[in-house]
Amino acid sequence: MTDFEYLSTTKHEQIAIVTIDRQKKLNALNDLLLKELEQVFAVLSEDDQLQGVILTGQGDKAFVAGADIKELVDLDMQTGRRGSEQGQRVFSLIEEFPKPVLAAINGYALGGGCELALACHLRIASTNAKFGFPEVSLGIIPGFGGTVRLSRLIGLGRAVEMVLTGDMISADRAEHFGLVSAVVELEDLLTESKNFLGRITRHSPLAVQKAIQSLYFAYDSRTVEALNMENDLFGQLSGSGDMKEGISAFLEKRKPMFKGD
Ligand code: DAK
Repeated sequence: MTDFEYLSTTKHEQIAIVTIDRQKKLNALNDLLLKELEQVFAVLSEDDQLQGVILTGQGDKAFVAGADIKELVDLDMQTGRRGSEQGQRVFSLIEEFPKPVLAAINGYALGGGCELALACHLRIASTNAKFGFPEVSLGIIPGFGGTVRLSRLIGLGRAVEMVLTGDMISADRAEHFGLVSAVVELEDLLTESKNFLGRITRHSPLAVQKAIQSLYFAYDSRTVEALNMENDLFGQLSGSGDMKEGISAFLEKRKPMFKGD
């Protein structure tokens, strides 16, 4: 795996654990870190054996405490717009990743950090996690897809409340909002995240991939187009090795052994 300044990657069985490691600055996203995130997902996409990704932050304080505020000082209209496009491109790459990506949120997930978590398919938080969009306090708005993804996940009313007040919410409130799937003790976060992903990776990798594709396509499309895409994806899975295996295993009363073919 490529060497990164601010990321470390380990593999546990077929799950990659990507850790954002800029602890002294509460893992704030600077330009290089954003580029490294783009690179790491490009590298991981080449790994056919990979079944999922856990994205987390180093330390017990922050997942990501936002974009690096120091780097925002000189933004003007052009660089601001370009920066927004760049961040959105990286986060869309994560959202479009064909294997499930789970954010294990180990502390502050603020601004760009919360947007990063939103771009992941799944989110689990530790009890000390805090979520918020402080952008308006800095005279900006979320620019890495936050105003788009937040309301889809938690509804417009709650999204408006979070983005306009800039207030932080607790992990429990985030769970109540549907922003995270579960809240666990910090020391259990990685184990619980692996267990959570394990509930997905025991299934057909091909079906999981198509399910992600169908769910996200549907969210962005008119019903008729979404239903048509579901037809296509269902058709692509029909007769696949994984489908044959899943059905045979059920009929033979045994566990399936999926190969992702
Ligand atoms: N950026 C840079 N440094 C940060 C940082 C950040 N976001 N968050 C924390 N740090 C640094 C602190 O400056 C401090 O550095 P030193 O002073 O030690 O050198 C170190 O991390 C430890 O932080 P604190 O000493 O402040 O720690 P506390 O426990 O006292 O407080 C805190 C924790 C999370 C409440 C506090 O650090 C804080 O309020 N941090 C800032 C949170 C924030 O406002 N984040 C930015 C949200 S806005 C863009 C698109 C999107 C965005 C930007 C641009 N473009 C289109 C270009 C997104 C913007 C955002 O994310």
